[in-house]
Amino acid sequence: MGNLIDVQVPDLGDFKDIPVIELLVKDGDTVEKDQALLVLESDKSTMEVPSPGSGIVRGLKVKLGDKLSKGDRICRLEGEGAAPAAKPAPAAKPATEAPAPAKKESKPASADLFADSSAPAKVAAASGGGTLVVTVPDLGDFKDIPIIELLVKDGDSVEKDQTLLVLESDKSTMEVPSPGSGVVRGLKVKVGDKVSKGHALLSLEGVAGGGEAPKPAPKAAAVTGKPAEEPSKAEPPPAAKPAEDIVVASGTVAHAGPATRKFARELGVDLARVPGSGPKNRVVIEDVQKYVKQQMTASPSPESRVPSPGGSGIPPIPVQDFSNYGEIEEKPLARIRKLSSAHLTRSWLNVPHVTQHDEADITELEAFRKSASEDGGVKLTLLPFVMKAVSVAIRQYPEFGSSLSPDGGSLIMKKYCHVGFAADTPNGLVVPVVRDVWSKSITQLATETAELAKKARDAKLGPNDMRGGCFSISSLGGIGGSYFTPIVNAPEVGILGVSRGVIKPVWDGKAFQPRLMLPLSLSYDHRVIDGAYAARFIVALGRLLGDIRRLSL
Ligand code: CAO
Repeated sequence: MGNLIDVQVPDLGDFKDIPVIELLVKDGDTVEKDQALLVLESDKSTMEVPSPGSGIVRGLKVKLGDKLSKGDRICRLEGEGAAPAAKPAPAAKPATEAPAPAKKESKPASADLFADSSAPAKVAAASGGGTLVVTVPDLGDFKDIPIIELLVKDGDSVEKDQTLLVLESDKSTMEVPSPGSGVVRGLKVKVGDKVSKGHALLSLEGVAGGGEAPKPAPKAAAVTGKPAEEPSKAEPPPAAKPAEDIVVASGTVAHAGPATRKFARELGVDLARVPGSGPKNRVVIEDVQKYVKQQMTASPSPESRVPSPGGSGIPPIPVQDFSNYGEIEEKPLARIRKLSSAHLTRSWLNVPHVTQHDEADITELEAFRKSASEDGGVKLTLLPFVMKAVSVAIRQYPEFGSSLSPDGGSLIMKKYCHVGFAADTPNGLVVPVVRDVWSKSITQLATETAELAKKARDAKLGPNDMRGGCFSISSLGGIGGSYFTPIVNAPEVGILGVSRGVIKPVWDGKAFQPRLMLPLSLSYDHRVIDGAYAARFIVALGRLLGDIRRLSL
Protein backbone atom coordinates (compact mmCIF):
# COMPACT_ATOMS: atom_id res chain seq x y z
CA MET A 1 0.00 0.00 0.00
CA GLY A 2 1.34 3.47 -0.86
CA ASN A 3 1.34 6.45 1.39
CA LEU A 4 -1.97 7.87 2.53
CA ILE A 5 -2.67 11.56 2.69
CA ASP A 6 -5.73 13.41 3.86
CA VAL A 7 -7.35 15.54 1.22
CA GLN A 8 -9.13 18.44 2.85
CA VAL A 9 -11.05 21.45 1.71
CA PRO A 10 -8.55 24.22 1.05
CA ASP A 11 -8.63 27.75 2.34
CA LEU A 12 -11.82 29.33 1.01
CA GLY A 13 -11.28 32.74 2.53
CA ASP A 14 -14.29 33.64 4.60
CA PHE A 15 -16.52 31.07 2.99
CA LYS A 16 -18.15 28.43 5.11
CA ASP A 17 -20.69 25.76 4.42
CA ILE A 18 -20.43 25.79 0.65
CA PRO A 19 -22.55 23.07 -0.97
CA VAL A 20 -20.98 20.30 -3.01
CA ILE A 21 -22.79 20.50 -6.34
CA GLU A 22 -20.80 17.93 -8.27
CA LEU A 23 -18.90 14.92 -7.02
CA LEU A 24 -16.49 13.80 -9.69
CA VAL A 25 -14.83 10.79 -8.05
CA LYS A 26 -15.76 7.70 -6.02
CA ASP A 27 -13.87 5.30 -3.81
CA GLY A 28 -11.33 3.32 -5.76
CA ASP A 29 -10.99 5.87 -8.56
CA THR A 30 -7.48 6.61 -9.72
CA VAL A 31 -6.91 10.32 -10.01
CA GLU A 32 -4.14 12.44 -11.39
CA LYS A 33 -2.65 15.45 -9.71
CA ASP A 34 -4.86 18.51 -10.28
CA GLN A 35 -7.79 16.42 -11.49
CA ALA A 36 -11.02 17.92 -10.17
CA LEU A 37 -12.46 15.91 -7.26
CA LEU A 38 -15.60 17.90 -6.63
CA VAL A 39 -17.21 21.25 -7.34
CA LEU A 40 -18.31 23.70 -4.68
CA GLU A 41 -20.61 26.51 -5.52
CA SER A 42 -21.83 29.62 -3.78
CA ASP A 43 -24.18 32.12 -5.38
CA LYS A 44 -21.35 34.05 -6.94
CA SER A 45 -18.60 31.58 -7.59
CA THR A 46 -17.95 28.06 -8.65
CA MET A 47 -14.81 26.29 -7.56
CA GLU A 48 -13.40 22.97 -8.50
CA VAL A 49 -11.30 21.27 -5.85
CA PRO A 50 -8.40 19.56 -7.57
CA SER A 51 -6.50 16.58 -6.27
CA PRO A 52 -3.23 17.47 -4.53
CA GLY A 53 -1.47 14.50 -6.08
CA SER A 54 -1.96 11.32 -8.06
CA GLY A 55 -3.26 8.20 -6.37
CA ILE A 56 -6.35 6.18 -5.49
CA VAL A 57 -9.34 7.70 -3.73
CA ARG A 58 -10.07 5.97 -0.41
CA GLY A 59 -12.66 6.66 2.29
CA LEU A 60 -14.60 9.35 0.41
CA LYS A 61 -16.41 11.26 3.11
CA VAL A 62 -18.59 13.69 1.22
CA LYS A 63 -21.71 13.41 -0.84
CA LEU A 64 -23.70 15.75 -3.07
CA GLY A 65 -25.29 18.59 -1.13
CA ASP A 66 -22.87 18.37 1.81
CA LYS A 67 -21.81 21.79 2.96
CA LEU A 68 -18.07 22.09 3.28
CA SER A 69 -15.72 24.55 4.91
CA LYS A 70 -11.99 24.91 5.02
CA GLY A 71 -10.29 21.85 6.50
CA ASP A 72 -13.19 19.43 6.08
CA ARG A 73 -11.89 16.02 5.05
CA ILE A 74 -12.85 15.03 1.52
CA CYS A 75 -11.08 11.68 1.25
CA ARG A 76 -7.73 9.99 1.55
CA LEU A 77 -5.39 9.57 -1.33
CA GLU A 78 -3.31 6.42 -1.56
CA GLY A 79 -0.34 6.81 -3.76
CA GLU A 80 3.33 6.61 -4.34
CA GLY A 81 4.09 10.25 -3.96
CA ALA A 82 1.47 10.97 -1.36
CA ALA A 83 2.67 12.29 1.96
CA PRO A 84 1.81 10.12 5.00
CA ALA A 85 -1.58 10.84 6.48
CA ALA A 86 0.07 11.57 9.77
CA LYS A 87 1.62 14.65 8.19
CA PRO A 88 -1.16 16.49 6.43
CA ALA A 89 -0.21 19.29 4.17
CA PRO A 90 -0.32 22.53 6.09
CA ALA A 91 -3.01 24.19 3.99
CA ALA A 92 -5.33 21.28 4.55
CA LYS A 93 -5.58 21.92 8.24
CA PRO A 94 -9.12 21.91 9.45
CA ALA A 95 -10.47 25.29 10.37
CA THR A 96 -11.44 23.92 13.74
CA GLU A 97 -7.84 23.34 14.69
CA ALA A 98 -5.92 25.87 16.68
CA PRO A 99 -5.03 28.72 14.40
CA ALA A 100 -1.75 28.24 12.67
CA PRO A 101 0.92 30.80 13.30
CA ALA A 102 1.33 33.31 10.54
CA LYS A 103 3.43 31.67 7.89
CA LYS A 104 4.81 32.99 4.70
CA GLU A 105 5.15 29.72 2.91
CA SER A 106 5.51 29.79 -0.77
CA LYS A 107 2.47 28.87 -2.80
CA PRO A 108 2.56 26.78 -5.90
CA ALA A 109 1.94 28.60 -9.12
CA SER A 110 -0.82 26.18 -9.98
CA ALA A 111 -3.10 27.44 -7.22
CA ASP A 112 -6.50 27.32 -8.76
CA LEU A 113 -9.26 28.53 -6.52
CA PHE A 114 -10.74 31.89 -5.87
CA ALA A 115 -11.47 32.85 -2.39
CA ASP A 116 -13.42 35.84 -1.19
CA SER A 117 -15.54 35.61 -4.26
CA SER A 118 -18.37 37.25 -2.41
CA ALA A 119 -16.38 40.38 -1.80
CA PRO A 120 -17.53 43.21 -3.98
CA ALA A 121 -15.11 44.78 -6.38
CA LYS A 122 -12.74 46.70 -4.24
CA VAL A 123 -12.80 50.45 -4.02
CA ALA A 124 -9.31 51.71 -4.52
CA ALA A 125 -9.89 55.39 -4.11
CA ALA A 126 -12.81 57.53 -3.30
CA SER A 127 -13.41 61.17 -3.77
CA GLY A 128 -15.61 63.23 -1.51
CA GLY A 129 -17.88 63.86 -4.54
CA GLY A 130 -19.20 60.30 -4.52
CA THR A 131 -16.99 58.83 -7.26
CA LEU A 132 -15.41 55.49 -6.55
CA VAL A 133 -12.67 53.80 -8.48
CA VAL A 134 -13.59 50.15 -8.54
CA THR A 135 -10.74 47.66 -8.68
CA VAL A 136 -10.46 43.88 -8.79
CA PRO A 137 -10.80 42.40 -5.31
CA ASP A 138 -8.29 40.09 -3.70
CA LEU A 139 -8.07 36.96 -5.84
CA GLY A 140 -5.57 35.20 -3.62
CA ASP A 141 -2.83 33.60 -5.62
CA PHE A 142 -4.51 34.35 -8.89
CA LYS A 143 -3.08 36.67 -11.45
CA ASP A 144 -3.99 37.53 -15.01
CA ILE A 145 -7.49 36.06 -14.98
CA PRO A 146 -9.39 36.71 -18.21
CA ILE A 147 -12.63 38.67 -18.17
CA ILE A 148 -15.16 36.45 -19.95
CA GLU A 149 -18.27 38.60 -19.62
CA LEU A 150 -18.62 42.34 -19.23
CA LEU A 151 -22.11 43.21 -18.07
CA VAL A 152 -21.94 46.98 -17.89
CA LYS A 153 -20.89 49.82 -20.14
CA ASP A 154 -20.20 53.51 -19.64
CA GLY A 155 -23.31 55.37 -18.59
CA ASP A 156 -25.06 52.31 -17.12
CA SER A 157 -26.69 52.76 -13.74
CA VAL A 158 -25.83 49.90 -11.43
CA GLU A 159 -27.14 48.81 -8.07
CA LYS A 160 -25.01 47.74 -5.18
CA ASP A 161 -24.01 44.08 -5.61
CA GLN A 162 -25.10 44.02 -9.26
CA THR A 163 -22.64 41.91 -11.22
CA LEU A 164 -20.17 44.05 -13.16
CA LEU A 165 -18.17 41.35 -14.86
CA VAL A 166 -17.28 37.68 -14.77
CA LEU A 167 -13.75 36.33 -14.45
CA GLU A 168 -12.85 32.80 -15.29
CA SER A 169 -9.75 30.67 -14.85
CA ASP A 170 -9.42 27.03 -15.85
CA LYS A 171 -11.04 25.91 -12.63
CA SER A 172 -13.10 28.76 -11.25
CA THR A 173 -15.65 31.29 -12.33
CA MET A 174 -16.28 34.42 -10.31
CA GLU A 175 -18.68 37.30 -10.64
CA VAL A 176 -17.44 40.67 -9.51
CA PRO A 177 -20.29 42.63 -7.94
CA SER A 178 -20.52 46.40 -7.64
CA PRO A 179 -19.50 47.84 -4.28
CA GLY A 180 -22.28 50.45 -4.41
CA SER A 181 -24.98 51.94 -6.59
CA GLY A 182 -24.11 54.65 -9.09
CA VAL A 183 -23.31 55.33 -12.75
CA VAL A 184 -20.48 53.57 -14.56
CA ARG A 185 -17.87 55.94 -15.95
CA GLY A 186 -14.53 55.41 -17.60
CA LEU A 187 -14.78 51.65 -18.08
CA LYS A 188 -11.18 50.54 -18.38
CA VAL A 189 -11.48 46.88 -19.32
CA LYS A 190 -12.92 44.74 -22.08
CA VAL A 191 -13.71 41.08 -22.58
CA GLY A 192 -10.48 39.10 -22.84
CA ASP A 193 -8.46 41.49 -20.68
CA LYS A 194 -6.49 39.70 -18.00
CA VAL A 195 -6.77 41.25 -14.59
CA SER A 196 -5.25 40.77 -11.17
CA LYS A 197 -5.94 42.10 -7.71
CA GLY A 198 -6.03 45.90 -7.64
CA HIS A 199 -6.57 46.29 -11.40
CA ALA A 200 -8.74 49.39 -11.94
CA LEU A 201 -12.01 48.39 -13.62
CA LEU A 202 -14.14 51.53 -13.74
CA SER A 203 -15.28 54.57 -11.83
CA LEU A 204 -18.64 54.67 -10.14
CA GLU A 205 -20.17 58.12 -10.10
CA GLY A 206 -22.90 59.44 -7.87
CA VAL A 207 -22.50 56.74 -5.31
CA ALA A 208 -24.94 57.24 -2.46
CA GLY A 209 -22.77 57.85 0.59
CA GLY A 210 -19.80 57.33 -1.73
CA GLY A 211 -16.30 58.07 -0.77
CA GLU A 212 -16.16 55.43 1.85
CA ALA A 213 -13.97 52.61 0.81
CA PRO A 214 -15.13 49.29 2.17
CA LYS A 215 -12.84 47.27 4.32
CA PRO A 216 -10.36 45.36 2.25
CA ALA A 217 -11.32 41.90 1.18
CA PRO A 218 -9.94 39.08 3.25
CA LYS A 219 -6.90 37.14 2.24
CA ALA A 220 -7.90 34.99 -0.63
CA ALA A 221 -6.83 31.88 -2.40
CA ALA A 222 -6.45 28.37 -1.47
CA VAL A 223 -4.31 25.52 -2.53
CA THR A 224 -5.56 22.02 -2.30
CA GLY A 225 -3.39 19.89 -0.09
CA LYS A 226 -0.62 22.42 -0.43
CA PRO A 227 0.79 25.06 1.79
CA ALA A 228 -1.34 28.16 1.78
CA GLU A 229 -0.77 31.49 3.32
CA GLU A 230 -2.70 31.72 6.57
CA PRO A 231 -3.89 35.07 7.78
CA SER A 232 -1.63 36.33 10.49
CA LYS A 233 -3.01 36.04 13.97
CA ALA A 234 -1.79 39.53 14.70
CA GLU A 235 -3.71 40.88 11.73
CA PRO A 236 -7.01 39.04 11.68
CA PRO A 237 -8.79 38.99 8.36
CA PRO A 238 -11.11 41.95 7.96
CA ALA A 239 -14.82 41.29 7.85
CA ALA A 240 -16.18 40.03 4.56
CA LYS A 241 -19.70 39.25 3.55
CA PRO A 242 -20.70 35.77 4.56
CA ALA A 243 -21.73 33.50 1.75
CA GLU A 244 -25.39 33.70 2.77
CA ASP A 245 -25.44 37.41 2.03
CA ILE A 246 -24.28 37.11 -1.51
CA VAL A 247 -26.68 38.67 -3.93
CA VAL A 248 -28.07 36.24 -6.46
CA ALA A 249 -26.63 36.69 -9.90
CA SER A 250 -28.47 39.06 -12.19
CA GLY A 251 -30.57 37.48 -14.94
CA THR A 252 -27.95 38.16 -17.58
CA VAL A 253 -25.35 35.95 -15.99
CA ALA A 254 -25.57 32.27 -16.64
CA HIS A 255 -25.10 30.20 -13.55
CA ALA A 256 -22.55 27.61 -14.64
CA GLY A 257 -19.16 26.24 -13.82
CA PRO A 258 -16.00 26.63 -15.87
CA ALA A 259 -16.25 23.25 -17.57
CA THR A 260 -19.84 23.93 -18.65
CA ARG A 261 -18.92 27.41 -19.86
CA LYS A 262 -16.03 26.04 -21.87
CA PHE A 263 -18.25 23.34 -23.39
CA ALA A 264 -20.94 25.91 -24.26
CA ARG A 265 -18.39 28.23 -25.80
CA GLU A 266 -17.03 25.45 -28.00
CA LEU A 267 -20.54 24.81 -29.35
CA GLY A 268 -21.37 28.52 -29.65
CA VAL A 269 -24.26 28.12 -27.19
CA ASP A 270 -25.45 31.21 -25.31
CA LEU A 271 -25.66 29.88 -21.75
CA ALA A 272 -28.22 32.51 -20.81
CA ARG A 273 -30.71 30.62 -23.01
CA VAL A 274 -30.11 27.23 -21.43
CA PRO A 275 -32.45 26.20 -18.61
CA GLY A 276 -30.39 24.90 -15.69
CA SER A 277 -31.33 21.69 -13.91
CA GLY A 278 -28.68 21.89 -11.19
CA PRO A 279 -29.04 23.33 -7.72
CA LYS A 280 -30.31 26.94 -7.87
CA ASN A 281 -30.93 26.46 -11.60
CA ARG A 282 -27.28 26.00 -12.27
CA VAL A 283 -26.55 24.98 -15.86
CA VAL A 284 -24.63 21.72 -16.12
CA ILE A 285 -23.05 20.10 -19.16
CA GLU A 286 -26.04 17.78 -19.62
CA ASP A 287 -28.31 20.84 -19.86
CA VAL A 288 -26.19 22.23 -22.69
CA GLN A 289 -26.30 18.89 -24.49
CA LYS A 290 -30.07 18.70 -24.06
CA TYR A 291 -30.49 22.28 -25.28
CA VAL A 292 -28.40 21.68 -28.42
CA LYS A 293 -30.35 18.49 -29.16
CA GLN A 294 -33.65 20.34 -28.80
CA GLN A 295 -32.49 23.16 -31.04
CA MET A 296 -31.33 20.75 -33.72
CA THR A 297 -34.68 18.97 -33.84
CA ALA A 298 -37.04 21.92 -33.23
CA SER A 299 -38.97 23.31 -36.19
CA PRO A 300 -39.23 27.08 -36.37
CA SER A 301 -42.40 28.33 -34.71
CA PRO A 302 -44.62 30.25 -37.13
CA GLU A 303 -45.37 32.91 -34.57
CA SER A 304 -41.74 33.66 -33.76
CA ARG A 305 -41.49 37.31 -34.74
CA VAL A 306 -37.80 37.88 -34.27
CA PRO A 307 -35.22 35.49 -35.63
CA SER A 308 -33.74 33.99 -32.50
CA PRO A 309 -30.19 32.79 -32.84
CA GLY A 310 -30.36 29.04 -32.73
CA GLY A 311 -34.18 29.13 -32.40
CA SER A 312 -34.70 27.48 -35.76
CA GLY A 313 -32.16 24.78 -35.21
CA ILE A 314 -29.62 26.74 -37.19
CA PRO A 315 -26.38 27.11 -35.26
CA PRO A 316 -26.04 30.72 -34.12
CA ILE A 317 -23.14 32.81 -35.32
CA PRO A 318 -20.52 32.80 -32.56
CA VAL A 319 -20.60 35.96 -30.48
CA GLN A 320 -17.62 38.23 -30.97
CA ASP A 321 -16.43 41.16 -28.98
CA PHE A 322 -15.67 43.60 -31.79
CA SER A 323 -14.15 46.10 -29.38
CA ASN A 324 -11.18 43.73 -29.22
CA TYR A 325 -10.31 44.90 -32.71
CA GLY A 326 -11.02 48.62 -32.58
CA GLU A 327 -13.43 51.28 -31.44
CA ILE A 328 -17.12 50.46 -31.76
CA GLU A 329 -20.49 52.08 -31.06
CA GLU A 330 -23.74 50.17 -30.55
CA LYS A 331 -26.82 51.65 -32.26
CA PRO A 332 -30.23 50.18 -31.46
CA LEU A 333 -32.20 49.07 -34.53
CA ALA A 334 -35.35 50.95 -35.52
CA ARG A 335 -38.59 49.01 -35.00
CA ILE A 336 -39.22 48.72 -38.74
CA ARG A 337 -35.78 47.29 -39.31
CA LYS A 338 -36.32 44.70 -36.57
CA LEU A 339 -39.67 43.69 -38.05
CA SER A 340 -38.38 43.49 -41.60
CA SER A 341 -35.35 41.57 -40.39
CA ALA A 342 -37.62 38.95 -38.80
CA HIS A 343 -39.80 38.79 -41.92
CA LEU A 344 -36.87 38.53 -44.34
CA THR A 345 -35.26 35.82 -42.23
CA ARG A 346 -38.48 33.81 -42.22
CA SER A 347 -38.83 34.14 -45.98
CA TRP A 348 -35.20 33.32 -46.62
CA LEU A 349 -35.37 30.22 -44.42
CA ASN A 350 -38.73 28.94 -45.64
CA VAL A 351 -38.65 29.60 -49.36
CA PRO A 352 -36.36 27.69 -51.72
CA HIS A 353 -35.30 30.63 -53.87
CA VAL A 354 -34.22 30.69 -57.49
CA THR A 355 -33.38 33.96 -59.25
CA GLN A 356 -33.72 34.33 -63.02
CA HIS A 357 -32.10 37.36 -64.68
CA ASP A 358 -32.93 39.02 -67.97
CA GLU A 359 -32.81 42.37 -69.74
CA ALA A 360 -35.74 44.31 -71.17
CA ASP A 361 -35.31 46.80 -73.96
CA ILE A 362 -37.01 49.94 -72.64
CA THR A 363 -35.75 52.40 -75.27
CA GLU A 364 -39.26 53.15 -76.55
CA LEU A 365 -40.78 53.11 -73.08
CA GLU A 366 -38.22 55.67 -71.92
CA ALA A 367 -38.88 57.93 -74.93
CA PHE A 368 -42.59 57.78 -74.18
CA ARG A 369 -42.05 58.32 -70.43
CA LYS A 370 -39.95 61.44 -71.11
CA SER A 371 -42.39 62.94 -73.60
CA ALA A 372 -45.35 62.21 -71.31
CA SER A 373 -43.54 63.83 -68.39
CA GLU A 374 -42.78 66.90 -70.49
CA ASP A 375 -46.51 67.24 -71.16
CA GLY A 376 -46.87 68.16 -67.52
CA GLY A 377 -49.21 66.52 -65.06
CA VAL A 378 -48.20 63.52 -63.01
CA LYS A 379 -44.51 62.68 -62.96
CA LEU A 380 -44.00 59.28 -64.51
CA THR A 381 -41.11 57.22 -63.25
CA LEU A 382 -40.33 53.74 -64.45
CA LEU A 383 -41.99 52.05 -61.49
CA PRO A 384 -45.64 52.43 -62.58
CA PHE A 385 -44.78 51.00 -66.02
CA VAL A 386 -43.04 48.02 -64.46
CA MET A 387 -45.93 47.53 -62.06
CA LYS A 388 -48.45 47.52 -64.86
CA ALA A 389 -46.31 45.15 -66.93
CA VAL A 390 -45.99 42.79 -63.96
CA SER A 391 -49.75 42.74 -63.47
CA VAL A 392 -50.32 41.88 -67.14
CA ALA A 393 -47.69 39.13 -66.95
CA ILE A 394 -49.40 37.73 -63.85
CA ARG A 395 -52.68 37.56 -65.80
CA GLN A 396 -50.84 35.41 -68.34
CA TYR A 397 -48.97 33.38 -65.69
CA PRO A 398 -51.35 33.42 -62.71
CA GLU A 399 -49.21 31.19 -60.49
CA PHE A 400 -46.98 34.21 -59.97
CA GLY A 401 -49.87 35.82 -58.09
CA SER A 402 -50.72 32.73 -56.04
CA SER A 403 -49.76 31.50 -52.56
CA LEU A 404 -49.09 28.04 -51.23
CA SER A 405 -51.72 26.77 -48.78
CA PRO A 406 -50.42 26.44 -45.20
CA ASP A 407 -50.30 22.64 -45.45
CA GLY A 408 -48.42 22.90 -48.73
CA GLY A 409 -51.04 20.75 -50.44
CA SER A 410 -52.63 23.29 -52.79
CA LEU A 411 -52.21 26.64 -54.49
CA ILE A 412 -54.43 29.54 -53.58
CA MET A 413 -55.15 31.37 -56.83
CA LYS A 414 -56.15 35.02 -56.41
CA LYS A 415 -58.72 36.69 -58.61
CA TYR A 416 -57.23 40.09 -57.83
CA CYS A 417 -53.84 41.68 -58.42
CA HIS A 418 -52.36 43.79 -55.62
CA VAL A 419 -48.67 44.60 -56.12
CA GLY A 420 -46.27 45.75 -53.40
CA PHE A 421 -43.12 47.80 -53.98
CA ALA A 422 -40.12 48.06 -51.67
CA ALA A 423 -39.59 51.61 -50.45
CA ASP A 424 -36.38 52.71 -48.86
CA THR A 425 -37.04 54.88 -45.78
CA PRO A 426 -34.74 56.35 -43.14
CA ASN A 427 -36.07 53.76 -40.70
CA GLY A 428 -35.68 50.79 -43.01
CA LEU A 429 -37.47 48.88 -45.72
CA VAL A 430 -41.25 48.87 -46.05
CA VAL A 431 -43.47 47.40 -48.76
CA PRO A 432 -46.65 49.39 -49.43
CA VAL A 433 -49.19 47.64 -51.61
CA VAL A 434 -51.06 49.12 -54.59
CA ARG A 435 -54.48 47.47 -54.94
CA ASP A 436 -56.22 46.32 -58.09
CA VAL A 437 -53.36 47.05 -60.47
CA TRP A 438 -55.23 45.33 -63.31
CA SER A 439 -57.87 48.04 -63.35
CA LYS A 440 -55.59 51.06 -62.96
CA SER A 441 -53.92 53.24 -65.59
CA ILE A 442 -50.20 54.06 -65.61
CA THR A 443 -51.03 57.61 -64.47
CA GLN A 444 -53.13 56.31 -61.58
CA LEU A 445 -50.36 53.93 -60.62
CA ALA A 446 -47.82 56.78 -60.80
CA THR A 447 -49.94 58.91 -58.48
CA GLU A 448 -50.52 56.08 -56.03
CA THR A 449 -46.93 54.87 -55.89
CA ALA A 450 -45.72 58.44 -55.33
CA GLU A 451 -48.27 58.95 -52.53
CA LEU A 452 -47.47 55.64 -50.87
CA ALA A 453 -43.70 56.26 -51.18
CA LYS A 454 -44.16 59.65 -49.48
CA LYS A 455 -46.29 58.11 -46.76
CA ALA A 456 -43.60 55.47 -46.27
CA ARG A 457 -40.86 58.08 -45.89
CA ASP A 458 -43.01 60.10 -43.48
CA ALA A 459 -43.62 56.91 -41.47
CA LYS A 460 -47.37 57.31 -42.01
CA LEU A 461 -48.21 53.96 -43.59
CA GLY A 462 -50.94 52.05 -41.79
CA PRO A 463 -50.94 48.23 -41.53
CA ASN A 464 -53.59 48.04 -44.28
CA ASP A 465 -51.29 49.89 -46.69
CA MET A 466 -48.87 46.97 -46.43
CA ARG A 467 -51.22 43.98 -46.52
CA GLY A 468 -52.63 41.74 -49.18
CA GLY A 469 -49.91 41.85 -51.83
CA CYS A 470 -49.77 39.14 -54.52
CA PHE A 471 -46.32 39.99 -55.86
CA SER A 472 -43.60 42.56 -55.05
CA ILE A 473 -41.23 44.82 -56.94
CA SER A 474 -37.91 46.01 -55.58
CA SER A 475 -36.63 48.84 -57.73
CA LEU A 476 -33.07 49.98 -57.17
CA GLY A 477 -32.81 51.57 -60.60
CA GLY A 478 -32.91 55.10 -59.25
CA ILE A 479 -29.79 54.31 -57.25
CA GLY A 480 -27.67 52.15 -59.57
CA GLY A 481 -26.19 48.70 -59.77
CA SER A 482 -27.00 45.82 -62.06
CA TYR A 483 -28.75 42.62 -60.97
CA PHE A 484 -29.30 41.40 -57.44
CA THR A 485 -31.18 38.62 -55.67
CA PRO A 486 -34.38 39.94 -54.12
CA ILE A 487 -35.90 37.87 -51.32
CA VAL A 488 -39.43 36.60 -51.98
CA ASN A 489 -41.93 38.39 -49.78
CA ALA A 490 -43.62 35.21 -48.45
CA PRO A 491 -46.40 34.10 -48.60
CA GLU A 492 -46.10 35.67 -52.06
CA VAL A 493 -44.19 33.46 -54.48
CA GLY A 494 -42.42 35.98 -56.71
CA ILE A 495 -40.55 39.26 -56.57
CA LEU A 496 -39.02 41.33 -59.36
CA GLY A 497 -35.75 43.19 -58.79
CA VAL A 498 -35.22 46.13 -61.14
CA SER A 499 -31.76 47.63 -61.57
CA ARG A 500 -30.50 50.66 -63.42
CA GLY A 501 -31.20 50.80 -67.15
CA VAL A 502 -28.09 51.35 -69.30
CA ILE A 503 -27.54 51.94 -72.98
CA LYS A 504 -25.92 48.91 -74.58
CA PRO A 505 -25.04 47.94 -78.14
CA VAL A 506 -27.66 45.46 -79.25
CA TRP A 507 -27.37 43.51 -82.52
CA ASP A 508 -30.48 43.93 -84.66
CA GLY A 509 -29.38 41.41 -87.32
CA LYS A 510 -27.55 43.97 -89.40
CA ALA A 511 -25.82 46.29 -86.98
CA PHE A 512 -25.34 47.16 -83.33
CA GLN A 513 -27.90 49.64 -82.13
CA PRO A 514 -27.72 51.68 -78.93
CA ARG A 515 -30.63 50.43 -76.81
CA LEU A 516 -31.64 51.22 -73.23
CA MET A 517 -31.57 47.85 -71.48
CA LEU A 518 -33.21 47.32 -68.10
CA PRO A 519 -31.74 44.56 -65.88
CA LEU A 520 -34.46 42.39 -64.32
CA SER A 521 -33.97 39.83 -61.53
CA LEU A 522 -36.92 37.57 -60.83
CA SER A 523 -36.77 35.54 -57.61
CA TYR A 524 -39.40 32.87 -57.09
CA ASP A 525 -40.49 30.12 -54.74
CA HIS A 526 -39.36 26.96 -56.47
CA ARG A 527 -41.95 24.90 -54.57
CA VAL A 528 -44.63 26.71 -56.58
CA ILE A 529 -42.93 27.90 -59.76
CA ASP A 530 -40.92 25.78 -62.16
CA GLY A 531 -37.87 27.23 -63.87
CA ALA A 532 -39.47 27.03 -67.33
CA TYR A 533 -42.60 28.84 -66.09
CA ALA A 534 -40.41 31.56 -64.58
CA ALA A 535 -38.38 31.92 -67.76
CA ARG A 536 -41.62 32.32 -69.74
CA PHE A 537 -42.84 34.92 -67.26
CA ILE A 538 -39.68 37.02 -67.46
CA VAL A 539 -39.59 36.82 -71.27
CA ALA A 540 -43.24 37.96 -71.39
CA LEU A 541 -42.45 40.77 -69.00
CA GLY A 542 -39.55 41.88 -71.19
CA ARG A 543 -41.85 41.92 -74.21
CA LEU A 544 -44.43 44.01 -72.36
CA LEU A 545 -41.82 46.55 -71.28
CA GLY A 546 -40.33 46.57 -74.77
CA ASP A 547 -43.64 47.40 -76.37
CA ILE A 548 -45.85 49.32 -73.98
CA ARG A 549 -48.78 49.23 -76.36
CA ARG A 550 -49.24 45.67 -75.11
CA LEU A 551 -49.80 46.99 -71.58
CA SER A 552 -53.19 48.29 -72.55
CA LEU A 553 -54.27 45.04 -74.16
N1 CAO B 1 -33.10 52.82 -64.53
C1 CAO B 1 -32.76 54.11 -64.76
N2 CAO B 1 -33.30 55.13 -64.10
C2 CAO B 1 -34.22 54.86 -63.16
C3 CAO B 1 -34.63 53.56 -62.88
C4 CAO B 1 -34.04 52.53 -63.62
N3 CAO B 1 -34.38 51.26 -63.42
N4 CAO B 1 -35.56 53.60 -61.92
C5 CAO B 1 -35.73 54.86 -61.58
N5 CAO B 1 -34.92 55.63 -62.34
C6 CAO B 1 -34.83 57.05 -62.33
C7 CAO B 1 -36.20 57.67 -62.28
O1 CAO B 1 -36.78 57.74 -63.56
C8 CAO B 1 -35.89 59.00 -61.70
O2 CAO B 1 -35.24 59.80 -62.68
P1 CAO B 1 -35.83 61.21 -63.16
O3 CAO B 1 -35.96 62.02 -61.89
O4 CAO B 1 -34.82 61.71 -64.13
O5 CAO B 1 -37.14 60.90 -63.77
C9 CAO B 1 -34.83 58.67 -60.66
O6 CAO B 1 -34.24 57.45 -61.11
C10 CAO B 1 -35.35 58.49 -59.27
O7 CAO B 1 -36.41 57.56 -59.27
P2 CAO B 1 -37.00 56.97 -57.93
O8 CAO B 1 -36.28 55.74 -57.56
O9 CAO B 1 -37.04 58.04 -56.90
O10 CAO B 1 -38.50 56.67 -58.28
P3 CAO B 1 -39.18 55.33 -58.64
O11 CAO B 1 -40.60 55.62 -58.81
O12 CAO B 1 -38.51 54.65 -59.75
O13 CAO B 1 -39.00 54.46 -57.30
C11 CAO B 1 -39.26 53.87 -55.01
C12 CAO B 1 -39.76 54.72 -56.11
C13 CAO B 1 -40.10 54.10 -53.78
C14 CAO B 1 -39.32 52.42 -55.43
C15 CAO B 1 -37.80 54.23 -54.75
O14 CAO B 1 -37.68 55.56 -54.38
C16 CAO B 1 -37.14 53.39 -53.69
O15 CAO B 1 -37.34 53.58 -52.50
N6 CAO B 1 -36.30 52.47 -54.16
C17 CAO B 1 -35.55 51.62 -53.26
C18 CAO B 1 -36.24 50.28 -53.10
C19 CAO B 1 -35.41 49.38 -52.26
O16 CAO B 1 -34.82 49.78 -51.27
N7 CAO B 1 -35.31 48.12 -52.66
C20 CAO B 1 -34.49 47.18 -51.99
C21 CAO B 1 -35.35 46.26 -51.26
S1 CAO B 1 -34.44 44.93 -50.63
O17 CAO B 1 -33.47 45.64 -49.58
